[in-house]
Amino acid sequence: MAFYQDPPSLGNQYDDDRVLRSYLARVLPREVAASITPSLREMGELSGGRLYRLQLADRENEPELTSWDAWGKRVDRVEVTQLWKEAARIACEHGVVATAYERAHGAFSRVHQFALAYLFDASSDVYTCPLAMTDGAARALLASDNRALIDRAVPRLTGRDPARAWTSGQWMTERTGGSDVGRSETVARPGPDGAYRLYGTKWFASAATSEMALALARPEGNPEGSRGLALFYVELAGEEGRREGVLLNRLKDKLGTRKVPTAELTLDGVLATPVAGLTNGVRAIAPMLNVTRTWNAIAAVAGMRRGLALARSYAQRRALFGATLAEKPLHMDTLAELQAEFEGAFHLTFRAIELLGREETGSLTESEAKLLRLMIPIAKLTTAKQAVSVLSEVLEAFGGAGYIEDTGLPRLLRDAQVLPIWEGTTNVLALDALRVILKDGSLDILAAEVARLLTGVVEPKLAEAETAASRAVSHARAWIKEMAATDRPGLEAGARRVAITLGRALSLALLVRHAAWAMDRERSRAALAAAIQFERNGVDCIRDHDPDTVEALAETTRQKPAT
Ligand code: MFK
Repeated sequence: MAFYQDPPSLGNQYDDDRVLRSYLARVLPREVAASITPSLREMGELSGGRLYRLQLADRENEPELTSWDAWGKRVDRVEVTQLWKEAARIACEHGVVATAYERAHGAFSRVHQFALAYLFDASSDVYTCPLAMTDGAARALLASDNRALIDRAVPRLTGRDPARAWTSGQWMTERTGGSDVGRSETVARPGPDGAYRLYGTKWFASAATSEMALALARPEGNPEGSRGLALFYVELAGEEGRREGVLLNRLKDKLGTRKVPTAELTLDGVLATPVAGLTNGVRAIAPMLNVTRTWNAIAAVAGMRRGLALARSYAQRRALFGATLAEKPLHMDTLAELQAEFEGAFHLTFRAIELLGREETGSLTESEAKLLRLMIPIAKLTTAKQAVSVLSEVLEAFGGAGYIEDTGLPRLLRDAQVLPIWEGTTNVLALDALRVILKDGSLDILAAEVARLLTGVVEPKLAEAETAASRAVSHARAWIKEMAATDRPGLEAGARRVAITLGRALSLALLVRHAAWAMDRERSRAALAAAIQFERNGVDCIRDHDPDTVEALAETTRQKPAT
């Protein structure tokens, strides 16, 4: 008999997820948990079942742009994939955005919503990209207090009726780049009727099928830089689907997120409404950035969880050298390292989500607000990097099969690789975190949060993890203080290592706190093992700055190519 390998399989992604279920049992009041469990179980069933099968079947399809109709009329129609059509309906009906705005459970509704998003994401072919922007746009509009726009758009962005629902785009990035958005070239010109029209190019307009977008543009005559930009609302839901004044030049040919119809747009006089005055557009869009960065973190966590679920299933079915992979110490050691990274990322992200929910319901203290401001960039950059390295290892855990497209596995890594890039690269967010730390003392608050999490943990097996978490934070504080006083370029050069150290220290403290609870209440040692393993994976990444070495290598970087 010839040998054929059983493929990996998935069960109900809620029931199978110890980490999610244990976390929810800790943070949610009993009645909230009882009320939301059916919705999570249903989403877990879809995600491990019908949606996952559709995803595999739909693997080769990609969105298609039709620019012209048969008679030469410009139509710019984007046909999305079958899975995306199904995902749009499911996301809407299951309230993957709406749950956060209905607030059936107050601040916990954010936890409920992001738990749904987490379960949905890995089988959605990154449909969570338009959902993230939709959520972010709703949040930015609500923060703007622009009643007319709120009344017009928010019910559609946050509703559950697929026939009426809108998604939103986020139009910031231009050919000048996605980081320094103050260099944006798009101009907003008022017409004789006072209405604004936008002229320029948007270079990475994700999810080109959205019915509206929030766009940055410079009102004519405004000064250069980001303060001269304003935030505009652009409505695209015309009768024929195409909006006058927007040309969809082409879809991007990307490494991953191949199902997301990311477009290059020319704005040629599209009507636009100022959201919050005619300056300070970055400030006005910031609430959106904080929400989309949180989605980025949840997508990183969901990607790792999916990769590990498949790798575990495979390890139980794949036999070699006389035993299954699940019985091989080295393979299990490798997966244990990855599992700990996933669990650390999970708790870091959901802690930020708890605070987001409390912010939106007005129950956040001033110092918690500062903690949240710092945590979002840190969680985004830490989890994104973890996702890339974990999913690279996950592919390796399948041997050659991990490299073969029709297993559906390579997509996991390709879709992870965008996570450290979009919504602010690792370095841009590390600098953002550093700016916040130097401005408002939020590092002291983060240190207090770590100390609070570790207080009262008496399990001796967690002692090393506790020490590592608090030592890493102390090291970061001392290092920043010294470098801020003596070596500003060195401080900037070390910003990424500091941000990742803080992300890992906070993750570890959260793991320790959860492990202590899980041992006490669930008699489970799994969370304890995750905390111990995470500490072994390493927490403190800060190195002393060595300007001579850095400068010597920089010389090589600056070297002109030989002619
Ligand atoms: C599954 C998940 C999927 C997600 C899909 C999304 C796909 C979307 C594709 C894209 O569009 S990717 C585009 C990604 N680009 C970015 O995320 C921008 C990255 N760059 C930054 O974040 C820069 O730090 C920033 C543009 C904000 C810097 O610009 P500036 O001009 O130097 O702004 P500045 O002076 O730092 O901030 C201006 C104001 O905004 C300040 O407030 P004030 O005016 O009151 O002083 C800041 O405090 C405020 N601000 C900036 N960032 C903030 C913020 N406030 C709150 N939260 C923040 N994060």
